[in-house]
Amino acid sequence: MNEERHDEERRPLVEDYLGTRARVYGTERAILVGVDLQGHNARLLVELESLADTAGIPTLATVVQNRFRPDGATFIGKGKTEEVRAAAEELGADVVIFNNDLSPGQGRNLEEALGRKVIDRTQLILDIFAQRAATKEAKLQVELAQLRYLLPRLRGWGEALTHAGAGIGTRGPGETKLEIDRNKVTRRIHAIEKRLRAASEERAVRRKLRGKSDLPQVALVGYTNSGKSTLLNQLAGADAFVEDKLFATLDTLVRRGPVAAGRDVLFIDTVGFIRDLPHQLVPAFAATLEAARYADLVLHVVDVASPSAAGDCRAVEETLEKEVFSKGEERPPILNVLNKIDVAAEFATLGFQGVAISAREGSHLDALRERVASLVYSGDRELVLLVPHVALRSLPFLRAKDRVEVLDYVSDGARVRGRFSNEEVAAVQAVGGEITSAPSASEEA
Ligand SMILES: Nc1nc2c(ncn2[C@@H]2O[C@H](COP(=O)(O)OP(=O)(O)OP(=O)(O)O)[C@@H](O)[C@H]2O)c(=O)[nH]1
Ligand SMILES: [Mg+2]
Repeated sequence: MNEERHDEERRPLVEDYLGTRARVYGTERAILVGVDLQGHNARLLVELESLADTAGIPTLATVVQNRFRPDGATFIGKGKTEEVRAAAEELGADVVIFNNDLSPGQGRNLEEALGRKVIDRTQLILDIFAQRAATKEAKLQVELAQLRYLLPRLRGWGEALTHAGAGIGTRGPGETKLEIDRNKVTRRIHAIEKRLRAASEERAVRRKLRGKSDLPQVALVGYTNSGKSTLLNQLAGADAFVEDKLFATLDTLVRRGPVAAGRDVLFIDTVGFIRDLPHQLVPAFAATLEAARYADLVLHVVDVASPSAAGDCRAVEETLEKEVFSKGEERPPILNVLNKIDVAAEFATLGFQGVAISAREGSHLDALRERVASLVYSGDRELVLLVPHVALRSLPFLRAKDRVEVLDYVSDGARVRGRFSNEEVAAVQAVGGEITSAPSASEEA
């Protein structure tokens, strides 16, 4: 109990331990460093620069190094470190951001050698998430991710930077202190995990209560900035937050929208994925991953105007495979939505299967709705039913003007035409109605 109250009041532990490293600030300016371990990748730092920009940090310069094996002590080696230090000095950079994951030791050594704050890509993403998380659950998920990042780094953070402040951990802790610190962080991790489990169980209960009778759920997933929220707004008349930055959405959002006459679904906006998703961050995606796992249909939104579309697409597929679907478990169908065709070169969609649209301009959305309807309402058949008056009164779907066309009235009922599911036909038959005709194959063609 005491622990709970403690929980509510305290500043995030992460900031106590990481000091100024826990956050990047809008006033800081950065040099980006990337080691190209595979060879020439001209776009190596493009995404890191957008991430920095999203965090409010302008990039002063980028440094790319080709080397096949990272240096154990400083990742980039002595000579390169000196080069980065000189550049940072000259340009007045406050922070050096590495595209590669640094070990705790490398981070420390680099801070010492460069004389300024050093963070890696994971920390940058964590910080963006921390800045943007709005709901209680998102905040807890981000803090959990941060603590998991922090745990192996407790020893000796801040030894290098004396001006980091007087927080705990600014001097190398002795063995006992380290133990205490570890316990503290571990306890907090367990407390958060417990609360998030409760939230997830609650969602499971709600899902169960809704059961099969409710609307089909369609999850919009995709790379960050691919246009998921824009599409949700179009399909469901929602007002989800849209921004030309990474990770604009940090909470799932559910909105109802029509996909065929009288046929609605629930569209779920989710948090965008990113390549090499730091594994510590996976908890921050829990609600998103659940949305995809339990959806009746997954719409994978791809920004085909992006030069890295193919790789982004693969990163999303891999994340779904690794984090969402377990082997042998039934999985929802996935439909690719090729977005931003208004600005994509004509050939851009050629390598992809899916429905090409522009969410921003609202073009080809009818084709998309039709595909969605055919996937989630696949049981529907076009039929003419003879329904008694009592059925017209007791079954609301028969009165839905946009779904059902009354052909004529007969002695004790009406003949109606529409698309009906097997359950609906059964309901009509249960009160004495019948199928009078189904279009023959030739009529349908
Ligand atoms: N040209 C063009 N831009 C689009 C289209 N759809 C979305 N955008 C733009 O792409 C940017 C990102 O859109 P969002 O809807 O926020 O993307 P998201 O996938 O929700 O992004 P995150 O929530 O950050 O993962 C915004 O600037 C949108 O205006 C489109 O069809 N064409
Ligand atoms: Mg979004």
